Amino acid sequence: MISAIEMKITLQFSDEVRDALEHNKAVVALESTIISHGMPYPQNLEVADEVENVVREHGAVPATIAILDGVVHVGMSHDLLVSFAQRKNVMKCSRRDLALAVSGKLDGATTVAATMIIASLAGIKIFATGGIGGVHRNAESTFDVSADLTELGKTNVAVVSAGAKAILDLPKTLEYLETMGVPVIGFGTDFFPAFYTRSSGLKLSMTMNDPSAVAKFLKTKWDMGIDGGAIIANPIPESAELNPMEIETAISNAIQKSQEDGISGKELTPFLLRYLNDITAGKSQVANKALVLNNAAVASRIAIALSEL
Ligand code: PSU
Ligand code: MN
Repeated sequence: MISAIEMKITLQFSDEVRDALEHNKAVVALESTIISHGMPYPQNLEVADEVENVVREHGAVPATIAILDGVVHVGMSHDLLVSFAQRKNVMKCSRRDLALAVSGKLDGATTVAATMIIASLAGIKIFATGGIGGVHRNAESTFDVSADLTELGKTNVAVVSAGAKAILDLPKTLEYLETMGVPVIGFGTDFFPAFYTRSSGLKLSMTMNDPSAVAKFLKTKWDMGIDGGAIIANPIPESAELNPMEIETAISNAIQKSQEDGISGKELTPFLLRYLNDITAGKSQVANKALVLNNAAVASRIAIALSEL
């Protein structure tokens, strides 16, 4: 068990997460930016609850990570989720912002990067999300590369995601991950998934079809002292896939609008997500929910396989 003294900062564990970590049971970390900045209330709360339940149904324990009044929570009760999902002025926290949320006793939502940092402090190895941040289109002039990618290069947590949204430059994102030494494992696919659609057409160098192979790979990587995360790229279920042409048009419109409005920095990703939700009239949100639940299921199976090694 990690004590507050050893860690110098207190993590507030939920009872079920503390119990699971003490008994080496499977735990799946879940992020909170998707709750505060990814979907409106009350859909955000519904999805947060449902994702946790999918993890439990698969025999693992969910650990939603967020900061409330400066306290870092690892695992949240339903009541805390209800409160968090409705709070205004929640700060989107990536690596850069985490210490400010804690020292300033603020509310903070953790991105993929920040969730990896907290999960790693807590001793959680597997994390389920929707999509990761990446290299933005036009990054050659804006330099906008998500801190998710550098975090994946150094922190030992594996992230199950449905690839990355085509609001990003996906070929450049894969190149950057290769540079950072991050394995991208296609789960039952040879291609990098594009979030709303099952394939970006970009071929991956690794494919695995079962959770125990992934668990063995991760254990070997970390046993070899090769620090850093991995991406388990799990395509959206076929039944929930959106039309690629329709989504590409929506994305181009969203990017154009962000440029007209001069949006940059940490505001850009939430802006694009909100705009996409609006112009697809809710279709993107239905797909988003389906893929997050699917990722939570796969992450649970991998976490269980890892706990059995
Ligand atoms: N992409 C999505 N949905 C999301 C995010 C990204 O399709 O909710 C969120 C995640 O929390 C991710 C963050 O870590 O946005 C990346 O933000 P940025 O590009 O500012 O690093
Ligand atoms: Mn950015």
